Amino acid sequence: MDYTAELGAFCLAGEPVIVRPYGEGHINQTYYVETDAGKKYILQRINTRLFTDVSALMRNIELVTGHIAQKNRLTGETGLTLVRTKDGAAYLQADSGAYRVYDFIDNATSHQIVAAPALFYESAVAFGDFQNKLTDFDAAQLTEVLPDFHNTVKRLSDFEASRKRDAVGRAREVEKEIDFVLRRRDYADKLVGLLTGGAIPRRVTHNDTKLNNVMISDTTGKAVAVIDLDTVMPGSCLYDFGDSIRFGCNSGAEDEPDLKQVNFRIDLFETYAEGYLKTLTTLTNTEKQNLALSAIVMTYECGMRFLMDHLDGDVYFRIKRPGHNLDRARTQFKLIEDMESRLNAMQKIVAAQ
Ligand code: ADP
Ligand code: GN1
Ligand code: MG
Repeated sequence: MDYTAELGAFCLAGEPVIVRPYGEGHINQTYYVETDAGKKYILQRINTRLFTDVSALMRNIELVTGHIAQKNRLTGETGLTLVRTKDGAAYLQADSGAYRVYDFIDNATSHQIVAAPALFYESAVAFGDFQNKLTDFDAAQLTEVLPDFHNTVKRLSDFEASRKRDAVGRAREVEKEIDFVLRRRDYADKLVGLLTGGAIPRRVTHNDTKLNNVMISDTTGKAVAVIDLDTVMPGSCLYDFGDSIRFGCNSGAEDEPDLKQVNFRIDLFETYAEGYLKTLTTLTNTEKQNLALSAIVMTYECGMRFLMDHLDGDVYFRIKRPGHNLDRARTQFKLIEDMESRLNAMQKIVAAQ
């Protein structure tokens, strides 16, 4: 598909001359677009199997990017910017799917792995800053487009149902991994329990704080913008902090098949905690006390989701090879074991900030 017709519906500068698949996202289909006027864009075909209410999703994104843009005008920062359709809409509903276009953030990189600690520090500052900018955003304006997204208790019961269903007959081959999840079931209510019991505040959070969801300037090394706002919903800072650690403190890739390459980097944990806590100074004591644990719980949740998708026949996360989701699940479980043995040290690091 060349997407000429779809792109024609948006207010682009010039005619598209290059359209090619782009990035490493697991959810949407992303394309790099360049026009004959030299302008660059990102085109995304929105995953409507997951986001069934695209209109609500895009209203959320308009509201959040608008709120952040208002703050950025005061500081001269840039951010994620939607390009409207010629009809003035935030997205296009075409026969071939639902599409949105963003200005391409140039001279910046979405990193798949922490190449240097300073870069990870900047991502912590970016997510802390993102949280700061949303503290005065009215959560009631948002639609919860993916209800129970980080409800780990619900995720666990979905996992158990999937295991019983065993849709593609893979459960027997992964008994060891299933057992890993079930033996640690007590993790499931740790964060959700704090939130529902009112022990920690409900905030508007990003909920998908992987390092590759921050664009970092190739010239200054500073974060330019937080991207991938599909999951901005009411949640907890612990979801955001824990998910950043899950992805960034891995010495290997999220899908590394050789587990010897996958080790928890406590030095990077310290780097991230320092950047996050320096930027986000409004954390409560209970939030702070649970930061280290949140890294384990979020890794547990994500590993369980990868394993569940493997059991379901790879219907959720995009895969590039057979067993891809199983490889992803195994890296998460390796990280959990490492973090379990370092939890005291992680807690001390947080307390020292
Ligand atoms: P997914 O939900 O599938 O992860 P993302 O919104 O994160 O989709 O986009 C996938 C990738 O596309 C990002 O990791 C990044 O490399 C690239 N990308 C997304 N938006 C932009 C943008 N505005 N400018 C430059 N690159 C972008
Ligand atoms: C997905 O969209 P992307 O690739 O940034 C997923 C996250 C997972 C992550 C694991 C909407 O994130 O929840 O943590 O993969 N996003 C959604 O890499 O499910
Ligand atoms: Mg992404």
